[in-house]
Amino acid sequence: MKRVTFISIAGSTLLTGCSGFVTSLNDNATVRKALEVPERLNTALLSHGHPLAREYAESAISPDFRQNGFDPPSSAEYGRWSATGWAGYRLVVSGLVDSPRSYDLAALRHKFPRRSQITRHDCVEGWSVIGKWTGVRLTDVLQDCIPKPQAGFVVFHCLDDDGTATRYYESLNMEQAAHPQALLAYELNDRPVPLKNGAPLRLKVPTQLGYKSAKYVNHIEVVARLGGHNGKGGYWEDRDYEWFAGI
Ligand SMILES: Nc1nc2c(c(=O)[nH]1)N[C@H]1C(S)=C(S)[C@@H](COP(=O)(O)O)O[C@H]1N2
Ligand SMILES: [Mo]
Repeated sequence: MKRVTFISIAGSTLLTGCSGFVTSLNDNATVRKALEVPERLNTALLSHGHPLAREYAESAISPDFRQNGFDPPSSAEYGRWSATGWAGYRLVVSGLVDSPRSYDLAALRHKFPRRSQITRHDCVEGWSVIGKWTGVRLTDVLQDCIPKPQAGFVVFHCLDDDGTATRYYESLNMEQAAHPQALLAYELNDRPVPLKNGAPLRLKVPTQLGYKSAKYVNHIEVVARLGGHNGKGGYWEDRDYEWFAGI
């Protein structure tokens, strides 16, 4: 029960992370320190167990899975892929792995067990939708590439950008990446993932806020520590969102 209490404390801190109220609280160093304590505890508690996000019945699926974030990638290449059943698309896994690999969608579909889960997507902005995601477990793909002992984080590079050529990216630590509900999804509600929701492949991590679930993923990089960009492990983290976004 203690665990649930801590999770909800940190969750509410995060959920209000965008409001002016918390922004002003965050300006206060003492308050900020106080908020950081449950956040750290929460990370430790969650990463050493595998608490599962709730799964729902088909009847709970939202009629439309709302879109959020940047527009779908605008490159000619992406346009060609989407028009040709993603023939040219590859998911590349590189970095601290013994076997760097790349997969087309057929390989992902046939090489790994197919998993479905009906979960709720919670955006930091305060809305939620329930959808059925089908794909492969992230951990199955990673194990296929054999992460090296020094592997610390998994970085997800995306094809879309914010309009200034800065691409979306996200990251998880190895424990989070091994979570049984961390999926690389190629279907939403029994159809190929729509363009607006991250086609052809997106991460879906129902145990964390929506911004962790990177859309349009084409490259997974295994690294020892987070660096690059502003070094905070994600597009929004570089702009002051929390790296750990557990709910
Ligand atoms: N590549 C990419 N992934 C992204 C985003 C984005 O803009 N680009 N937005 C994030 C945010 S804030 C949310 S709430 C969800 C939205 O997913 P949806 O469009 O399928 O609802 O995607 C997340 N992943
Ligand atoms: Mo979001």
